[in-house]
Amino acid sequence: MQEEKIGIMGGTFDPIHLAHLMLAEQARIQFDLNQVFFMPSSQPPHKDNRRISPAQCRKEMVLRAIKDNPDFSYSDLELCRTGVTYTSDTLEELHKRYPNTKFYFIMGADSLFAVDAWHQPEQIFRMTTVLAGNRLGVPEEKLQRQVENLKERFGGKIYLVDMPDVAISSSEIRERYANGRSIRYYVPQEVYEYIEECSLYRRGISETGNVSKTENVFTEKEMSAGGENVKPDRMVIKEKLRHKLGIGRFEHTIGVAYTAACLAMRYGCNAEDAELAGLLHDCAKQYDNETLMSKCLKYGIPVSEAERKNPSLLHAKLGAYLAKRKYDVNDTSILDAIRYHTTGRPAMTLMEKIIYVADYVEPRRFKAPNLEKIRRLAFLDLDRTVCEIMSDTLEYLKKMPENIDKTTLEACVYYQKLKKEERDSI
Ligand code: DGI
Ligand code: FE
Ligand code: FE
Repeated sequence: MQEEKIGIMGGTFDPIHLAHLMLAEQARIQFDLNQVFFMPSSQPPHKDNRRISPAQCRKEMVLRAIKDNPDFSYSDLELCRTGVTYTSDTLEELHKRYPNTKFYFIMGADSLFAVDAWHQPEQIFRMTTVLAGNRLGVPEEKLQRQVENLKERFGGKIYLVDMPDVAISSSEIRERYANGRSIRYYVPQEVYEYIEECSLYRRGISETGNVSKTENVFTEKEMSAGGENVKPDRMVIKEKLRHKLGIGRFEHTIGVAYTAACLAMRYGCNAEDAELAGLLHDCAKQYDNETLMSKCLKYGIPVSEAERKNPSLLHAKLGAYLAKRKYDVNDTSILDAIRYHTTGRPAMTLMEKIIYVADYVEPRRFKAPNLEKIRRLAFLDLDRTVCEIMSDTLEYLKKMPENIDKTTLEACVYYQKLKKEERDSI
């Protein structure tokens, strides 16, 4: 069987840019590689205290950048691992997975000068052939000398990739963007659109000061920033919602998010999770009735009798579905809080009650009766607050009893009974 040749392009990719792509493509052609794997690394530890963009964002940018090239693939191997990992471990894992394959590590020339920061460089040279691109500011002879020096020290195989000297770095892109300067054509159009959509590098959202120039993938990694268990970034979601929801709905959403975080602090629930649930609770609210219906049918979400008559109720169920699928929320307590935020349900969890109450009392609300009283009560007795809100909602829905959802009714009965039992026991 013919040996496969695979190039590994590691990096933080915050963001991925044209010089990365050019280097990968030139390495592939000049060294006859079958594939190049783009493998974003997780947050490097302590040294660089810049806030690196969330793993999902960096992954999304890489996916968008390489999607048109059949010879480029995305690899989750680094991002998905948990605990402290080393590049040499990753390479070992790759060797196990692809036994008949020769690996080439592709990097910018600047990384060759940072060998001392690599973890176990001898292992890396033993397991791979290193392909280095040239980078502006590194004179040819200096580069050659370093290559010779490394060959001698580690017995490594190192080759230079011939490519134009494109002076683009991710740190420069972030800096430019933060200062309002154009980064168009520094990155592929789809990556540019994603940065715009998520406002990734706006000042105040992602700090850009104090950035080290070398994007070195060969350092010890704390994998806490990568992998499946990462919570979605609330600031990124907030920016997405700013564009998706109307201004009034967006303001309401922010009110619910912060009110929910405050209630969580008061009642001993995770405030970050409550904020996330608050942010996403109405994420399907912008759709009209027809769209809500058709999306629920399309995604196989069951529709109740009352929801058929009144499809706007579906924004809660569809919201939970989108939170999972489109916003990568995996936490069931958050998803259920979104699912039941309109109707409530019997025996709600703490998170469900917090979102249900926050939705009703957030500062921009003004229409409901007894708001002042309910707002005060919210921070004193959560169950009684749920009960009061349910009674008031049921009172309001009395005019159209056929539109009352079964779950709303069951929830109301449950909490009124709870309240009565409490009164009786005094
Ligand atoms: O999405 P929001 O406007 O922020 O708030 P929400 O999701 O709690 O929706 C509020 C409306 O939903 C409010 O006018 C009461 C109504 N509602 C709650 N339960 C039912 C219901 N409407 C009908 N038709 N049936 C119900 O069971
Ligand atoms: Fe809602
Ligand atoms: Fe709401």
